[in-house]
Amino acid sequence: MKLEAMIWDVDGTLVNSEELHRFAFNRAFKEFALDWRWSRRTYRKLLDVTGGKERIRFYVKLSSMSEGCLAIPLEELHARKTEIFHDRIQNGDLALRRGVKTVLDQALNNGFRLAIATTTTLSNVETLFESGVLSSWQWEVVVAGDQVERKKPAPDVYLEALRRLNLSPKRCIAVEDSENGLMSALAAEIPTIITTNAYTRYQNFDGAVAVLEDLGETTKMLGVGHFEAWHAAALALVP
Ligand code: XBP
Ligand code: MG
Repeated sequence: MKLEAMIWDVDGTLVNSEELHRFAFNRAFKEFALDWRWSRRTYRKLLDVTGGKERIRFYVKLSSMSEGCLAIPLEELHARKTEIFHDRIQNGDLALRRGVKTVLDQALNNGFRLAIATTTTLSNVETLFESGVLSSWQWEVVVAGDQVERKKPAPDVYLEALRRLNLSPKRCIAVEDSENGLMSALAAEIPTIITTNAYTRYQNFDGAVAVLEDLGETTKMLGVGHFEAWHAAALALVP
């Protein structure tokens, strides 16, 4: 079955954005006089909880507080975090990860359809488009975490992307960075490539077609043809 579409995760995959998310969370906490500061070490653990609002809610419970003790509604705190994140993207603080541009260019030259399936908010993805980071390519489908009922590791964003693409999972390949993302894509039966980062390097990627530091090596050595080889290998593995 021919590879027809690539479905990309955003945070940690297209862009190394989690440090900027962590900065935005900490800046919002400071603005609301909360004496919270998420270190890299804490954030690595909190990233097991997908979704910024869910992550804050989990942290409140972890600190054995009740959401009621927050001086401001959690939604307002997360909304301010998102505004800070947007400002930094518009300042040009985010760029594509190594090798991503080359793979996207080659994907388009090979007629692959492009889609996004992310846990972050649609407004964050739109800001990435407005900043120019993603706008050099035709993205046919964008599914964000606030458009589906359940966030990753549930398959909802990938199932919705397949529905909008009107493609079977076996005609696609997903690109992810985290165990939650891999579980989500595999639950939708999509062959998945992992590119790790500092936050996800030691997670469990059983079931991935390939696990890479980043796409730089691929494009240098083999280009997008490698994706088709991985895709064929993955199809050979699934019943
Ligand atoms: C990563 C996430 C998001 C971001 C924070 O999404 O889990 O929650 O960490 O963004 P993905 P929000 O890797 O699926 O792109 O605060 O907007 O949730
Ligand atoms: Mg990710």
